[in-house]
Formats: sequence, structure tokens, C-alpha cells
Amino acid sequence: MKTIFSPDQMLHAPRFEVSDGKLEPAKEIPSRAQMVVDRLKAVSFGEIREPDAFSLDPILKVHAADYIEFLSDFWSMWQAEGRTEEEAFPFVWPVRQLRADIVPDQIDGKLGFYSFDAGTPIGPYTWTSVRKSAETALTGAKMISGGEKSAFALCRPPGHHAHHRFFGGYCFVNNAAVAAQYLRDNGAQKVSVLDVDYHHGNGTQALFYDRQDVQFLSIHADPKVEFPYFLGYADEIGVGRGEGFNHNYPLPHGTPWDAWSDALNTACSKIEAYGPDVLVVSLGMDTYEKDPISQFKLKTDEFNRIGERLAQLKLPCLFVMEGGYAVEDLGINCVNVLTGFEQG
Ligand code: OKP
Ligand code: ZN
Repeated sequence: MKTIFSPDQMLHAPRFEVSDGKLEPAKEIPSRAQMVVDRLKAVSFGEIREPDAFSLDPILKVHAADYIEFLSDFWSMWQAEGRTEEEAFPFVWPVRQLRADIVPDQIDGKLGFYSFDAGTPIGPYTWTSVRKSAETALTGAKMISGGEKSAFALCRPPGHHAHHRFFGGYCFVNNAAVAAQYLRDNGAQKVSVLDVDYHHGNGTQALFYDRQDVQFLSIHADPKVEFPYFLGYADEIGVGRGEGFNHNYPLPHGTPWDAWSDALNTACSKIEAYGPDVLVVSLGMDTYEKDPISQFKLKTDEFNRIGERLAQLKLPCLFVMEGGYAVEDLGINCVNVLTGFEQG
């Protein structure tokens, strides 16, 4: 299996994040990607190649044009307003009765309009890394469309929390959704997106919620007690033509492999029943027992089992990296999934 990655994806380097009611050191840091690259090389997993260049068109099939313009122009607007802080935090949002139909002119108003949390600062190189991360996913999708049986898009920053017109949860462009849409536009009639990150893939769900051509399934911590809190419940089954094509498997804090793998088996049987042409896996390693921000209990060797189970689906498969914050073991856990898939 080939890996796609650009070192430019490490330019986005947040120092801080707001989480758990306070300013904390950032968790979604460049060394995450480096650890995965190092492990791929250490075990000679396969070729690591740079992404191809793409126009913005495949990103604009998933995200609003004004939102992408906001992301790409943000840092020059920030500087033009005389801001000297090295990263920008949103802090006010158009919730419930407030006006969500007006984009403010002022930069802090825009930041709040185009986001849903304060955990996702924007810095001078964020857009550079975000665009490369999306192109990494697109290159993987292009390889699968061209006949490769599998590919690993080493995306960073991650994408699954990003919606059509707002960012959050360390995510700006929804890499997995952009890849899934590209696959639809290049020969696949039906695509399944399986999200195994510890957190619900709220952005991906929302992007395909009314569609039957993209099935979405997510195994994650119960949003009653975990980020992103406001989406990811079991009763969210899709709407309109998309009804029945969205499947959420929320699990309690402390979930170990046995219960987690039961959910994986259930999700895999739904994928088999749907019969997609291709599978996109939103691959988060934050289900790991030692993850610093998560509370599932998967062990290192159990990541191989995930890959083996996915291989049984016998589908072309694009792995798109999402979360995983136990940086020391991230490369091992990630490559274990890919190795399990290849040996399964
Ligand atoms: C991104 B991805 C933890 C606060 C949560 C945001 C988590 C974003 C996760 N107590 N902060 O899904 O791995
Ligand atoms: Zn996560």
C-alpha cells in the first residue's frame, strides 16, 4: 500500500487550544505526522509519495466558496486588522436565536461565523497545510479510481469535524468527504465512509446526511459525555433520500476491544448490505488506551485486528488519517491497522 504525504502538512503548528474550560497546550501537533512517517519507514511499509496538485474545484464540491475564501485569506485579513497574535481563536458564535444568516465584516465575527469551537486556532500556515492535507486525500482517491486496491492518505490536519461552512475539532477541510465525493465523481456509484475515530465524525455525517449515494457509519464515544456533544446520537439515521444511510454507534467511556469490535462487526454488516464500490475509512487512533484526551481502551495489537476485519470486506479501501494524540505510539498503532489490512 502506498502512502501520500507532504511535509507542508506540518507547517500548521498550533501552540495552544481551548479545551476543558481552559487554555492548554495544543494536541494536534506536527510531530503526529512525523511519528507515522517514521514508523512507515522503520518497517519499510511501502512507498511514501507527495500529493498531486488539484484545483480548488473538488474541495468546492463539499465546502461553500465563501468559507474556503475565508480560510485561504484569513491570515492576511488578520494582519491587515493589525493583529500580532501568532494564532487566532474564535470566541463568539451564532447559536440558536442569534442571526446565522449574516456574515459579519469584522474578523472576530467572521471567525465565530465560520467555526463551532474554540479548540481550533488558525495560524499563518494553516491554509497551506489544510490544502495539502485535502490534496493528500484527493491523490489517494485518484489512485483508487485508477485501480489501486488500497492507499493511505496521511492527512494532517484531520478533517472529519469540518462541515460545509464551518471548522472545529482541529478540522478545516473534510478530507474524507472530499475524497468520497471525488470517488463518486470518478466512477464509483456508491461509497461507504466508515469513521473509527474516537470522536463522532459530525462533519462527514452532515455533509452526506440527505444522500443515499454515500453511506456514513461512525463508531465513537457517546456524545452525551464527549466532544462534539451536539451530534452523533444513535437516532440520527439520515433524512429524505438519505434516510437509512447514516449509522451511529455511540459507546460509553471505558469501552474495551470486545465491545468496540462488536460495533465494528455490526457496521461491517451494514456496509456489506449496502454494497458500495469503494470504502473510505476515517482512521483515528485515539481509541487507544493511552490516548491523552480519550477514554476507550484499545491496545496496540488490537489495531491490527481492525485492519484484518476491514480486509474481509474485500473492497478497494482508502484510509484517511484523522485523530490520535498518544504521539509516542501513534505511528505503531496506525501502521498496525494498515499492516493488518494487508495481511488480512
Ligand atoms: C479531533 B479528532 C477533550 C476536549 C476535546 C477537541 C477534540 C477534537 C478531536 N476533553 N477537544 O476527532 O480526533
Ligand atoms: Zn478524534
